[in-house]
Amino acid sequence: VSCAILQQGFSQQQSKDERMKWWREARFGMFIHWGVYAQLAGVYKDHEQLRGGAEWIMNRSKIPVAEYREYAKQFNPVKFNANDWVKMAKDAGMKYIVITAKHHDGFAMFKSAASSWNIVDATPYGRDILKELAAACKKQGMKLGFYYSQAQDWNNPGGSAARKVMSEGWLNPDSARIDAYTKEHNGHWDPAQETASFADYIDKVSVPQVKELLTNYGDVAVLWWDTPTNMTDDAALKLQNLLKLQPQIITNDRLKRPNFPGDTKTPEQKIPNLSELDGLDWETCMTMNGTWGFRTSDNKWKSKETLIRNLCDIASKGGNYLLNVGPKPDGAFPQQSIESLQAIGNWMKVNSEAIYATKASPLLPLAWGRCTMKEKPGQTTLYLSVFDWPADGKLLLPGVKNTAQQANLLAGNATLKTESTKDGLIITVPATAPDTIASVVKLVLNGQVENQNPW
Ligand code: H79
Repeated sequence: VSCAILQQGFSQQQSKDERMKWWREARFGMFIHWGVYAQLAGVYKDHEQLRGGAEWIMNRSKIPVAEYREYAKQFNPVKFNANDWVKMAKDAGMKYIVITAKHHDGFAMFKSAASSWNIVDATPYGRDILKELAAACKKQGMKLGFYYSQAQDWNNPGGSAARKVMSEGWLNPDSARIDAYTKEHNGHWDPAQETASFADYIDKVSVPQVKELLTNYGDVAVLWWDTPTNMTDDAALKLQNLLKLQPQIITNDRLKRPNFPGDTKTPEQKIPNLSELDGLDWETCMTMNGTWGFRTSDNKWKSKETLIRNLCDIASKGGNYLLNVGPKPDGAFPQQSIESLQAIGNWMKVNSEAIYATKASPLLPLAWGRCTMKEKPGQTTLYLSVFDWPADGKLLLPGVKNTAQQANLLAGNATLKTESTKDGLIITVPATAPDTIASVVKLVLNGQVENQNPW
């Protein structure tokens, strides 16, 4: 079946450019991974989980279904406050949130009639956190999207990818646990939940749950599928057809490969090289430390410098940054995440003009930093995010032949002198950087960029 046919029902409703407009301008969003796995936080029966994000603990540590379900009975996030979460995202400069409505453990973070394995029916908390988040997002003008694991469900035999994945790579040498796991998965499922086959699982769980997500929570900005493993064209078509319920929705490329490309490519934990950019919309999703779901022992926090420079780098290549938070089991964000969000927010308060609604730079690569661009007839504005401040006070735009109308720093707004030389345009900057992480020079040029060394 051709891509065109598969995409048809969808694209007829709104043009792709119309649907993508806000997303292309947003540039920065928050990913949230939260579920029963937060309760375990990377440790099962005093054993640290080996390999994988903490959201994978059921699979990696071979936790039997019945036992994993017990952890839901302890899930009681009394500190959860949807308005606080949205405000933290907004203050960081993020324009959208994508939250795990259901991860690979099959646990629905919303009230679902398709499976009682959900936050309302299986936890003492009993509240539909997606409802509360949707209301908070609406109130604060934040776009909300849902991550949905359409094919893997380790709590249901029909989510058969789970069995396949679990049978591979026995990294944990505890044979008693492996035996318990195997026993559990040979006839000890909860009969009320059981689906007989993968197709049955799609019909009885994934399709009805996606329908719920696209019906009960107002406008849904993004459907973030994960992962395509084990998907069939038939299953993918059923799920994709549901997207008509939200004509403006944007989806990623993880429904099924290769026939369902979706709207956005999704490099995970990496920023593409120039050679990998192909003109399609893309979004790098990334953790602030080494895990998606909360993990107590994970202290591999990226520095504020790395996070802010990543945002500049991604924007300079025309992509979006979907930066993850893994809330704690009590519903609070980890302190390090809060502090990093605040640091990014402080930078964005001064410099967001260099990020929002910009396009990829015509100047790549640059030795001292990154560049984004806005164009209008007869005029181009470049935003130069300077990571390495020039010691001699001369910032060179190599090969650029345009004359400058104006140059100024976004921090403090001081006007800067410019001169055209045979090597390119030189901007004279103050002796010290206003921001040692990234200082932005706004440069307005006459005409379109004329560059002797186009990339
Ligand atoms: O939700 C996050 C991950 O849990 C999810 N995608 C992001 C956004 C994801 N699901 N699958 N994968 C990522 C790729 C799977 C890689 C695997 Fe493994 C290698 C599965 C088993 C071996 C990584 C390492 C996970 C467990 C060990």
